[in-house]
Amino acid sequence: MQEKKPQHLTLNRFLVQRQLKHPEATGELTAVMDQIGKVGKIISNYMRRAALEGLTGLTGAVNVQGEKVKKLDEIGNSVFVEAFEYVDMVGAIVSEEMDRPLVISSANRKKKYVVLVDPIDGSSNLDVDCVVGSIFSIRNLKGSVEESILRKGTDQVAAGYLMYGTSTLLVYSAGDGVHIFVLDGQIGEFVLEHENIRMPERGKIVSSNFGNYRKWAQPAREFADSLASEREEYALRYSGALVADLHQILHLGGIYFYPEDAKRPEGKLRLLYECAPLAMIAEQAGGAATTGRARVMDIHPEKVHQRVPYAIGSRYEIRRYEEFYRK
Ligand code: AHM
Ligand code: MG
Repeated sequence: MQEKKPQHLTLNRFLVQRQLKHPEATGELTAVMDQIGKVGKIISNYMRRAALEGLTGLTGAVNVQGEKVKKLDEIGNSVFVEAFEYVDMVGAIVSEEMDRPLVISSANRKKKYVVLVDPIDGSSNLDVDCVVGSIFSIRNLKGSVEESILRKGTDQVAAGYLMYGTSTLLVYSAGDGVHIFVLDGQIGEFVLEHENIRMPERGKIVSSNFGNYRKWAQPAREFADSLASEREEYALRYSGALVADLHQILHLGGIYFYPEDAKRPEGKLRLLYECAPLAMIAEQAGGAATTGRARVMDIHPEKVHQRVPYAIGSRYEIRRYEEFYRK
């Protein structure tokens, strides 16, 4: 049973309430999460104005991933950087849009966290006014920045996403369930919509780029074929933004997958700031995430922009996906 939402419980109040339950908590994570909320408000505002103010289209640059950078990718990145540059406890920012981690050395206080982000997830949706998101992961700063980053997903302190759709949502987990907040534009605050949301054990949604079917690795093709022959009917939903597809699966259950293919043997999605944070969300809501061969949260990253084959969703569908990889 899902817990009922109290009226107008703002993100900050919710975080402080949670913090009070943990006497050892210092409030530092609350401050970082508060900044994530601020980022969500600012990016959401840009999204709403983008078509009117000529913010769509490319910058002309190509990022470290070899992808053409859009104006809003660059804006999204600067919003995250500005938000954390002056937060005392954040020692570095890792972003899809930056070649290397940005080390923040200005403030005097001891740095406690590293923040990893995909500032705009679903960039190809930007120019057509469709849904996009932002993904974030918060990790402890232990040793050097590189040592802190190249750790398993199970080491994440908190993770989540923002979604800029019909409403702006903030979804996060700090290891004690998954909570959804919706931006109330009238008061300028994220307000609790769902506390401890649970993903159905088995679902109805299949989400993948079937245009790549012929190129996919064989287990992924066989899995897709098996769904078509299922007695149960699955509905195909694919938006071009992982955050939006996962959000739907969080409510309705099912599976999103972006497997390795002939063109991309290592997969497309990035482990540290796309796959691992969303895997934490899925697991905390009762779902799972896999490469087909391994639990995503257990992968020890070798490099910052590492890619992995990826499937995320309800336990039943993930188990079935893995079965095809075991064959
Ligand atoms: P991005 O962060 O550069 O936008 O890439 C990630 C996105 C996912 O959100 C989405 O599911 C996938 O890439 C779409 O890729 P494709 O157009 O190849 O289907
Ligand atoms: Mg992106």
